[in-house]
Amino acid sequence: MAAKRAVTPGQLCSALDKRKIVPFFQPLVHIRTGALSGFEVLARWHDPDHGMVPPDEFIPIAEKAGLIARLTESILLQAFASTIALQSNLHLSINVSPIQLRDDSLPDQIRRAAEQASFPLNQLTIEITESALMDNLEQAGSIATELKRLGVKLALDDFGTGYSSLRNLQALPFDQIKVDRSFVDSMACNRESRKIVAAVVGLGQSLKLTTVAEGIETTEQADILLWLGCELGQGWLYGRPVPAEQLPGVISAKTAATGGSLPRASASGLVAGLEPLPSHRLAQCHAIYNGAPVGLCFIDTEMRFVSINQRLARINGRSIRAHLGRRVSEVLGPELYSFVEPYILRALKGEATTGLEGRKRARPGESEDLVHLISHQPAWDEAGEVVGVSVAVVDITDRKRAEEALRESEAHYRHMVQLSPQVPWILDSNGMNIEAGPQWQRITGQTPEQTRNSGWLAAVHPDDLLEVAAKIQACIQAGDTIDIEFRVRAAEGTWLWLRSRGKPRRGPDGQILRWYGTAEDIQEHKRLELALNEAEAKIAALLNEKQLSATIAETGLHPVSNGIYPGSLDVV
Ligand code: G
Ligand code: G
Ligand code: MN
Repeated sequence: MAAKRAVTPGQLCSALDKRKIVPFFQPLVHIRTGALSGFEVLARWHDPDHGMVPPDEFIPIAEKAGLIARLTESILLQAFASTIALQSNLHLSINVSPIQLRDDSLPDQIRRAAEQASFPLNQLTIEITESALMDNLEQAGSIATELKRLGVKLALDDFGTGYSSLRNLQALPFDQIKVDRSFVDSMACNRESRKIVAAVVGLGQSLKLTTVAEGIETTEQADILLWLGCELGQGWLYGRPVPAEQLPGVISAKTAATGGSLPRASASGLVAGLEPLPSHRLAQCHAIYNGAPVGLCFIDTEMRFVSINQRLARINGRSIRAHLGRRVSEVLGPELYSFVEPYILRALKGEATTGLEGRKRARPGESEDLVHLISHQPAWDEAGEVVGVSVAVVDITDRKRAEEALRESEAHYRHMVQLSPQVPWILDSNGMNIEAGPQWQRITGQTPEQTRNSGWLAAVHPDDLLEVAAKIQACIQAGDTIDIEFRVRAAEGTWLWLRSRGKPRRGPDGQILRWYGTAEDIQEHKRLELALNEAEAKIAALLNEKQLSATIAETGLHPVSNGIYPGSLDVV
């Protein structure tokens, strides 16, 4: 292709006359929602002889030839007309050359153009590239103030490319900073660019300026920017500059349905659950920090305390100030430090630990050791790099104490039950065995499984079985106290007498929930009782026999020998 001849001021002038230089519109989008915010107006010159002349080429010529004000006016009027016709109340951003900030009539030019087209000036943003601002900041300042008075907003364009960005930012009343495309471009692969963008977005937030990222081409870039809290985005991902004829298409595509066809930052792992605005996130973090019943701190990669809340400072026995900026090793003392160090190091490698229990010896005057539950959570930045460790410390001394008390009382109870000669048992509301004390197995040899439900009846003496089963059923039905005696097969093949007594436990509306009772060994009692019964029977028999002998004697008959002789009563 033959080298193109440079355009001349004359050609530019005639192009302006013939309205050959036209506005193109590139969408500006809310990164979080994908909603259209407005358009940046970009001048385009399609010349039949020169082809597409880029603005980088004709803007400097216009500036030198004193045609820049005319160019701006022409672009403004056409852009206003095109957007007013659409009756959308979208924002327009227009570029002005820094040299125009030496022209005191600029505010008036803009006001007249807007009036002519009935375009509301509070929907207009003027973008000023920072490269050439500094030579007359004072004059630029008064022009900027006048523009603001008209309701126009100001954006500092290509932020970061000039050599005194911060001074410009301070000198002029900007509403917006546009992060230069070059940083956004290398952000995904270059840590430094990412950090610069993060810092610029943070700067914008702290100065309450809207931050706009230029040149967004991928969803990955959009994701990072969303994470960083950048509000507006512009770039090929959202749309290339289009001529006025295509505006209705872009606007309706965007307004159709929710979010429209413009891509929005995806909720990839990077931004999962990060719908709230960064300012909300920050406010929430502060609230958590101050209000949580948990000790919290943040440790950077150099193992220094970056932040700490009051509760953790108190746990550590030092003021917040005594922590900040200091190394963990310095603040905690050698013993505690050597305990936590491996977990901090592990977290810095990306590995979280939770549930670490630390015991802190009682200080003089404190009654007991403190027990803490500690977690170390790696904190990742927008590109998945660990930037520090978030530590949370919960005081679980009370819980530990309660746990110990419970354990002790359980042991106590277990001993009581196991060592007691009585066999505790539990039946459900239908009379089915749920549990029996360990003594049951010791006596009968039945395992807990064999004992369950009606299984225990297998150990009952066949002669007692029917009566036992019937009595229990009767009590269960009537809700009466159980009190039964029966024999069970003891492990050594003998029969052992038990007395079993139990009562129902009732629920709030009177229904029976469970039966609780104990069975006790009444073997000795039974033996004595049987012996007594037998003895009584014999005495009775003997008495009867004596009476009989007396009667016989009276009647002269001989006594009948049945092996029992008078005076042998003690032979039982
Ligand atoms: O999109 P594009 O390649 O056209 O932009 C190139 C440069 O030209 C950008 O820095 C942009 O700010 C600038 N530019 C585009 N249109 C205008 C305009 O109407 N006036 C001025 N002063 N600069 C413009
Ligand atoms: O300097 P200023 O920001 O005003 O100019 C915007 C420039 O950026 C224009 O040249 C425009 O065409 C260009 N541009 C807009 N979006 C993208 C993008 O996603 N990628 C690239 N490479 N350029 C873009
Ligand atoms: Mn611009």
